Amino acid sequence: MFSKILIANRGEIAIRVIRACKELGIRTVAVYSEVDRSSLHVRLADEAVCIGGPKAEQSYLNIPALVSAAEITDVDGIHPGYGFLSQNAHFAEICDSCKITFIGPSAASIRLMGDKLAAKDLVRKAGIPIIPGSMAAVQNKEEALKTARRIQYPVIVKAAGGGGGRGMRVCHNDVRLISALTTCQTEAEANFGNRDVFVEKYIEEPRHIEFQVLADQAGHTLHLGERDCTIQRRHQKLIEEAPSTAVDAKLRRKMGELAVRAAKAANYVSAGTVEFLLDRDGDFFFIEMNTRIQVEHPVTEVVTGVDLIKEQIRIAAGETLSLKQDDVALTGHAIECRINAEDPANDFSPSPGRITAYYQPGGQGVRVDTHVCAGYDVPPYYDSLLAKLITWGDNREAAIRVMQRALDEYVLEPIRTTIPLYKQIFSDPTFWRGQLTTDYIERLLEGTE
Ligand code: MV4
Repeated sequence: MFSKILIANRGEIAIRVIRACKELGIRTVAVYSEVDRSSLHVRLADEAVCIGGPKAEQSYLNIPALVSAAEITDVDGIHPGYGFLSQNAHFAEICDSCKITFIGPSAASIRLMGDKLAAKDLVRKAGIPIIPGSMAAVQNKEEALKTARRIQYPVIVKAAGGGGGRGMRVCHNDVRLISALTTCQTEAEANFGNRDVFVEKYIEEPRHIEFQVLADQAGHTLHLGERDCTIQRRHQKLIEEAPSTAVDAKLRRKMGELAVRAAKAANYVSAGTVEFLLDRDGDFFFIEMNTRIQVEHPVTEVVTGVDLIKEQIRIAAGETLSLKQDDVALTGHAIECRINAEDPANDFSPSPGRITAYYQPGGQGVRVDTHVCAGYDVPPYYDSLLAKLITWGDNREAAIRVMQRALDEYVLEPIRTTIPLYKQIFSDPTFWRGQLTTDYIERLLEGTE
């Protein structure tokens, strides 16, 4: 087992990892940027090292500074959290070459799944349904048009190096496809350093269903059921729940088996997430695999009772999984709201500043993962996540009722947050019915204005 782990992250996820380490008897090293000096993760860790300026490039993305901090504090593992360097194959390789265990998948798995075309090709060969479209990067407009003629409009152009909805364009005709091709290629080159793009059939009003998987170094792989992440706005997830109202036991078994098959095909080790789109006919397709622990992992922890961060650490230490597929049972229903420092009444514009009044909900069925406290200054440099409010109950209705009362208890002032939006969502009959679509938020806000 590890004796000391450096957490290459900040905010709530740094705290989440420190907590898991403490319970495993592992010492912790926090790293922080100049603006995070008085942040809670710094206080909770056994040691802390300043790694640079406020901008992520100067600190949390600064590989030499992180590796130096790891060497100086003599850690044997680095946990990257999510975001920042968590899906950076180069960073994973540097850790390996310094004999520090990167707590995550291999650099090869990260690189493979980072190429959305390579990932599609791999899982297709393993017998997993993928969305019809081009099988390799589209080289020119003739190829794009030929693919569109085969699969029929609407189509979507995606960047091979993209993911999470970044760098995508929906097209309804030849003219739009030709122009999308060049803009996508240019953007892909600028954003991902890879100009490869591909064309796929566009699935209208899909549900975003993702499966949590765990795989150890001995080759045991299992899934922990699904999360429904359909409620999002411009590819920022806002609400996640487990289980999904769109998945029954039979579909769960089928999709879960395929998620495990996808992970095995990639020789995947660690915690990971296999993303599917579920269409209106109940057909589903692999879209990508996320090679990190995700923001929304707590809803899976609540309904399975499995501590995913501890499992990730144990796996990285070479231990075998503490459970088998048959031991995984889903109990009740969990919902997570991402409380962001954004103003939903003003196009979700960032709302940094000092939090002067803070009270967080508690009681039966409530978990709050946060780094926020009274007096905390929300810096403008990082993502806007302030807290994750997770509630649960015996069924979806019970979990929603706990969420409603928890949102009512929450005091977080004077900055703007997404709390009022959530109060609106949880009193909406469409949400209660579980009739979720990817344009849910847009429609709800249209109705308000
Ligand atoms: C799609 C799609 C429709 N058709 N691919 C968004 C997240 C990224 N992983 C893939 N995404 C999508 N890919 C095809 N062929 C629609 C989306 C999409 C979406 C998916 C799930 C939840 C919300 C979404 C919002 C916009 C677009």
